Amino acid sequence: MRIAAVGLSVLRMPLVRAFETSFGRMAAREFVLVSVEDASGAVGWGECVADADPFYSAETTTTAWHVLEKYLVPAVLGRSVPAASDLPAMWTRVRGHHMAKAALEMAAWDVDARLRGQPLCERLGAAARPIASGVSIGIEGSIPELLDRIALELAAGYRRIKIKIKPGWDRAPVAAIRDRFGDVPLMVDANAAYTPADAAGLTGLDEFGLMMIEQPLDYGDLLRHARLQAGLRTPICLDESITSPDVAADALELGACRIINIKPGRLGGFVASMAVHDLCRAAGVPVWHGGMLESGIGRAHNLHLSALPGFTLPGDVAASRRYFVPDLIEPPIDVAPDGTIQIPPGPGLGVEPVPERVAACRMHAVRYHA
Ligand code: OSB
Ligand code: MG
Repeated sequence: MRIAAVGLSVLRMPLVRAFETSFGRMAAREFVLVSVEDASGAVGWGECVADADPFYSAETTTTAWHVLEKYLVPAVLGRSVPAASDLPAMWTRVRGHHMAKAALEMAAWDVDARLRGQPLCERLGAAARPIASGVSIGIEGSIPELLDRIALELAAGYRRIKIKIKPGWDRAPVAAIRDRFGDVPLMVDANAAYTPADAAGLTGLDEFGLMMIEQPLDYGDLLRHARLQAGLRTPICLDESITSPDVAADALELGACRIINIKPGRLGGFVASMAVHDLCRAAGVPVWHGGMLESGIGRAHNLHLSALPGFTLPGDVAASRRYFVPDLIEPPIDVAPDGTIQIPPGPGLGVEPVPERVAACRMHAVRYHA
């Protein structure tokens, strides 16, 4: 492909429901939408998962825009590349900024697959299959409200429930869920809200048979996660800590986790995500696909990547309507009554952004051409 033009826009979309985690409350998503145009006119899309605020990651919409505009787009514009997997080598001088890199690389993967007339998952080496989907439920105002929310999600078909926890909102909601919903597949995500001194409280969660505890400690705390895991029956899953294939390899060698959450934005794209997938698969460590409250563009990318065989646990890849009404894309992503989601068929992502919907939430836009 020859990268003839790249478009960048900032979109702001209100969420259907505000989402609260240990790091804050989000009522809308602000993100950079990237388009990559091949010389033939074929267009691919990518969604940057950096948010307006640096609360989950250091990157923000503004830093992503800056790095894309000043470094990443100039590195690829007008260049011919055999495959999307060649892009990361073109910006090795740029440190960090994984979410900005991932958005551009993933847009290139979409064009690459469209040019070959292949669904993106096949381009990644995986056959389409139904993707098991779970839901991530934010911190709610009260336990009864949380239980009502879970009842709705189970009725919608979702088969795995993840709740957000923080000190003071952990044991009681988990006990209440076990009480009301029995042994429903359940996991918790702390988004780094605990310290090693809280370890006793986390060990207390062992009696509830959770699938995993996601990211209990701080981002850089591999060693402390390993110590915590040694005293915990429940598997630890790392999300925020896993920023590269090397860090993933270190985490496994140290015993810092028994499960890994893959998010292409956090890892810097599909090339790095596939490397983490492959090393986990070789080590017999299950992976699952995380979510960042993406619009349908990022959601479709996540589904295609989830077709790889190492994704053996349900992902945070739920239906469009849980997040945005309407979603940016047609057709929307829907969940089946058995809690699975079909990968959109057709070339590339298999979904298209609807121009009027993009225009309605666009705050600014630029197009660069070679
Ligand atoms: O930690 O997995 C996380 C959303 C934003 C930032 C971080 C996380 C999340 C979620 C939501 O848990 C997952 C989703 O439904 O997209
Ligand atoms: Mg998480």
